[in-house]
Amino acid sequence: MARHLITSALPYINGIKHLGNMVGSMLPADVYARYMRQRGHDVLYICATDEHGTPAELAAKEAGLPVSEFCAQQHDAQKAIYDGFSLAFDYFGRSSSEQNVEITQRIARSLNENGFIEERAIRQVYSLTDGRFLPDRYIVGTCPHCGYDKARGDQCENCTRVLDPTDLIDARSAISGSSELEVRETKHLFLLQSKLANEVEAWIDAVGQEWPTLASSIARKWLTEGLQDRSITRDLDWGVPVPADTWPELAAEGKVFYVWFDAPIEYIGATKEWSDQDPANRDWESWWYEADDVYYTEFMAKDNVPFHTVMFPATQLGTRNPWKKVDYVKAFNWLNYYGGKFSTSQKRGIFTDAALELLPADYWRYFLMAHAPESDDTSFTWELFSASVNKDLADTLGNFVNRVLTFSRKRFGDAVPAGAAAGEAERKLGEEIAQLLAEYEQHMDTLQFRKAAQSLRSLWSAGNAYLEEKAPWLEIKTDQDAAALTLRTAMNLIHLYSVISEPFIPTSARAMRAAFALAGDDRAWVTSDEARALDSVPAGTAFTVPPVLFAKITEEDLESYRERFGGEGA
Ligand code: B3M
Ligand code: ZN
Repeated sequence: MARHLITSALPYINGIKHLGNMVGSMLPADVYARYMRQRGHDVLYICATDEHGTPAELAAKEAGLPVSEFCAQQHDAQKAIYDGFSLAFDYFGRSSSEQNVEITQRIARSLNENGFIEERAIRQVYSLTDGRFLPDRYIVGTCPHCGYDKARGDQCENCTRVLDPTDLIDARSAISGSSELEVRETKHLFLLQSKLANEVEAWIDAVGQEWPTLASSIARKWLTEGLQDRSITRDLDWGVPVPADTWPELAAEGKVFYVWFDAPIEYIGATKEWSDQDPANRDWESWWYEADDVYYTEFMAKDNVPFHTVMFPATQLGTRNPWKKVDYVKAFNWLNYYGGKFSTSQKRGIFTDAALELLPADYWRYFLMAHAPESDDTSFTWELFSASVNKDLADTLGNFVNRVLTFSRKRFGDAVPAGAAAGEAERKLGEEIAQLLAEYEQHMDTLQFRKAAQSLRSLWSAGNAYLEEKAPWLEIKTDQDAAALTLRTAMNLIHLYSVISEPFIPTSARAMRAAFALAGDDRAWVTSDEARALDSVPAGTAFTVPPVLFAKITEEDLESYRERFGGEGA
């Protein structure tokens, strides 16, 4: 048993996320956290809304609300959806919390004391039309690296390069669209990353070995391009204020920290929010400070990798304090919608709220993880989705559960029948299950979710194959005891499935477990001996037949989904 700290990239507050956001951060983190908890580890899964920066201000403006009100509303709206997806965070915080303000300021002071922050007068884009400076997303233009014409002032979405607003070609204001811009001088704080570059590199050399290639290659690319000093403050109304005790002049001008400075610190801030709710029993510092016994895993989409593998570690290293740094970075490629990007503005693709209105969370959770964009970008199509749901969930798993329990109840009543002692077929099945389970565990331990989903499917299929081979509906005609043995074994498989499927489909897994009148809701993992023996549910255990676990998606459903969400060619 070890302590596992798990975080997923903090969803921006500016709107409801789509399925691509979900599969690249929160969902896999939840699957992993659930698995690790079941295996008996001490797990802390932390997430939060990322509430600062220009996206928040712009979205609040569009909604016609003060930013603080907008953020409070949107936080609750997002949280409700994540509850609907059964995301079992230990805590879901807010980057605008007082805890995050306090820790962000503390970290900035330490960096300053160690000579890693410098005040510099810089030239910034000022919009005459809007009467204000235009930081980050307040400005759009053409990326100087790849030519993408909707690059934002802070990062190009297309080539993922981090930008400075003054880098953009044909720049214009995102507020008014005006290109009446001029460059004015203003003072800002700079994080002297160049001074930390060697240390960051040495650190990546040491820990980055084990990261998946996607994460380590982005981190390396970043390092070779050179770690530049970056401005970490902004002229915005909303954000973590620059502390007046250290920078009175900038504080008086109302400067706040750049959102990417305080957002990763909110992983720590949210842990303190969690801890402050029950200080007698929770200790945030034990997870973050001198926490050598903690193993820390981060989940994120590929565009977030540079911030997590280079900038946040540089920030932490520069404090000269023993902050816990990431041990493993699990990064994801993009999930596309029919090969194109999900797009909020073009209403293309599926958003998390709409998904839940349509079908239960488990359908989405299973599909998304089974097709997670791990080694490459993947595409969502309704055809692929319905094929997975119908074949894997409805036919292979759901039908097995229903068939076995219904048939047994009809022939043997409401308790697990005893029947004959296990024979050769059961021994063979037990071996196969133990073997597949070991593969499944290995994939989960190494965070390879597509492969893990595949192993899980094979485990479900093994039950079907056993059932077809033994054919209890034929056995019953000549040998009651043989049929009873088959059904008892199959019921033990159902119970095993409920335990091991929990990370992917927690609600259905619970329904499967609840079919058996066993003491408690025991999700504890199975040992290979238990898996081989298939005897956790003893004869005589009362059971009920749960309602159909997964309804099939019909051609008509498909037609209406395509129409509503825009399918191929839409
Ligand atoms: N909110 C970016 C994003 O949602 C950002 C992640 C912050 S993680 C500290 O893609
Ligand atoms: Zn670009």
